[in-house]
Amino acid sequence: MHGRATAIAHPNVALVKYWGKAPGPHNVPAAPSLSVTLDAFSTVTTVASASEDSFALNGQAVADAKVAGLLLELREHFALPPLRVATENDFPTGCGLASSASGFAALVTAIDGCFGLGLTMAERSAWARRGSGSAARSIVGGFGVLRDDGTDWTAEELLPADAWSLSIVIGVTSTRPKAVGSTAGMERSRLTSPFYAPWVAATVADYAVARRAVTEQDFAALAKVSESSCLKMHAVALAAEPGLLYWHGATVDALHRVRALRKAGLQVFFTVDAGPQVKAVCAAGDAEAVRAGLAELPGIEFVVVSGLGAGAACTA
Ligand code: 2P0
Repeated sequence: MHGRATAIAHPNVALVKYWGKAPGPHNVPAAPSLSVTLDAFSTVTTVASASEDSFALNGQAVADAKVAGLLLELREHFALPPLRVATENDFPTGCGLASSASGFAALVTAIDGCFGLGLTMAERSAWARRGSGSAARSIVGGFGVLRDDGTDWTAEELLPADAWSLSIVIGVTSTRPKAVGSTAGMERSRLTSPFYAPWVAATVADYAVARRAVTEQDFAALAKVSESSCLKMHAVALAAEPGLLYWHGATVDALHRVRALRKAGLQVFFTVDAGPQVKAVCAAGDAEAVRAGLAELPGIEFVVVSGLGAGAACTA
């Protein structure tokens, strides 16, 4: 009857960060966020009816509490049979490259396709969010926002991937899994950081500024608000108890390098998520110079240059 379905999704990088949830279930963010979806990395997930639930990541059976939890919630809503879920990531998992974002976006999209649920984009986004907050944004391509749409927190595509010729240059400093995951880091920040309340208030304001900068394709304005949101997020995390320090020495070196490149005339700015990697957003024409500028730093393991990617979609 239902057979199987395969979906592809890409990670996204937040420029106005999601870092904190409203208390309660379903990953309801404390403030809106804005992101760009990448085309360089992909998650491909195949879902099929089976006699019992199973989940394999890159060919290895794994017990993942977040995946199991989302499958349980979906099953309460839709009469789904047991599922065999097989996911392949073509990039490192769990080290600040947003594998949970692409992972849950692909999973929900594949389930929607497999069982003909007929979910709208907003509904897929809300379900992906329940798996991982940032996954809501990987349902859409190009520039996306995650905000309260009046009914629920869902993503909206602000600009399609081909509307603005930008690149994201990712300087990877370490592929080791991070010590404190995002969920725990956010919760610790909410409960213990003295900067948490001002952070949430500032994010609401930053979101409005960034949204305008994207729709007007105003690079300088987007650079300013994005670096500020990134630095404020890490300030909140650093001030938690115990403090969350996601950066390595090479991360800091790369931030200085991005600012030096901008001073030298390139259109480029940085952002850093809950991990040690540096993501430099730049004019596509400056991507090669930014790549070279990061690659020559001693602590950079490798550099990936990405364009803007599409939203999650079924492929088969
Ligand atoms: C973001 N991050 O906006 C922020 C910035 C990391 C730093 O969303 O607890 O894996 O599953 O909702 O989505 C990473 O956190 O956290 C994240 P949960 P998620 O991209």
